[in-house]
Amino acid sequence: MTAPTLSERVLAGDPRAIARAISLIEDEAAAGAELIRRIFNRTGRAYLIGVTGPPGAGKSTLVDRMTAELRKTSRTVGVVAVDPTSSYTGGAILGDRVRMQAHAGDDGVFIRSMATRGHLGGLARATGEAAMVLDAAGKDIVIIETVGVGQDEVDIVRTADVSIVTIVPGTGDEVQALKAGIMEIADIFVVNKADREGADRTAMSIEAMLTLHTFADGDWRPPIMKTEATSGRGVPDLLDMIEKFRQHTAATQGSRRRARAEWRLRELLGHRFLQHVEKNVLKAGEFETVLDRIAARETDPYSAVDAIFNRAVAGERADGIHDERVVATNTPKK
Ligand SMILES: Nc1nc2c(ncn2[C@@H]2O[C@H](COP(=O)(O)OP(=O)(O)OP(=O)(O)O)[C@@H](O)[C@H]2O)c(=O)[nH]1
Ligand SMILES: [Mg+2]
Repeated sequence: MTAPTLSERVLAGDPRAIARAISLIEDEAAAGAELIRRIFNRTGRAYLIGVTGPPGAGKSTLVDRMTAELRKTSRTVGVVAVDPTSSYTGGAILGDRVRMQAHAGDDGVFIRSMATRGHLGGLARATGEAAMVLDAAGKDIVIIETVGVGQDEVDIVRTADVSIVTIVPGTGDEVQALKAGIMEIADIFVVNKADREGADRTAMSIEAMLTLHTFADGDWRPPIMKTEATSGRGVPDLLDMIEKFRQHTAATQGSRRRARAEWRLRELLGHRFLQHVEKNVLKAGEFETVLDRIAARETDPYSAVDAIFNRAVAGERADGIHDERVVATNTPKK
């Protein structure tokens, strides 16, 4: 008998294989792409929960509580946490260890942090694929935790089956600050640290913001939940609300997943095309030369892209024979 392959072990739910698979994805290894190919038809079963919010809002604490609560009903849970600190301090790994201890010896839980930096092909891609691995490994629920600061993070959470935006009580500025971008993606708002002064006021300012929106009959109106992640208060209610959302959107879940697939396909295609151009079409140093020419106003970005694009679709290689023609098209018309 031959030893099971990595993808077979992932599909069997082997934690070491899951860890290895996610590392391959993080490293942008060709083996990572191959793995996704092999497991893809076994994905799509897990329910994806995105959790975002400002740094220190208590997202990780909340996700841990949610995980513990979900385990009470025997549902298996995978967590992918995008950790902004890890690339500098290795904090993600330490954080992982601490968090894993809470679920130590529980095969039904897998927690993994990913660094925010160093993903050539995009953080969202890597995170999405890590979630796919956990999905294929049989986790019922996959939670993705991100710090809601950049477009990458928003993209990650937007494409989950349900998006949760966490906010902490404060001066009210935080709601203002989150307004742009993140607020629109919330299916459920969570005011965490509800033990703190001002939780009701924060909830009210979110409510005030929601009243500016018109919701049609049958539309989901994002509810505002209060939690205290450290004690776990409010977490069962939050999970009930997620379940309610899941039922409410059962009919439209497919279109959301289709949007996720579309976004992914476009990203991969763009990434692959750029890779091809850089590796096979442009000669060594040519990219820099084009940049210099743009800087010197000898050409413009559109003409430069036209020239490169035409060469790429003509199947020209860096060692090809059509160089004269390209130089000609790359020269601006006077
Ligand atoms: N008082 C209070 N503190 C909390 C609550 N939830 C979390 N905290 C504390 O807030 C701090 C940050 O919690 P984390 O769970 O690490 O927050 P996070 O949002 O994951 O942080 P980043 O991932 O670094 O953005 C920790 O010291 C928690 O103990 C809460 O409900 N009440
Ligand atoms: Mg965290």
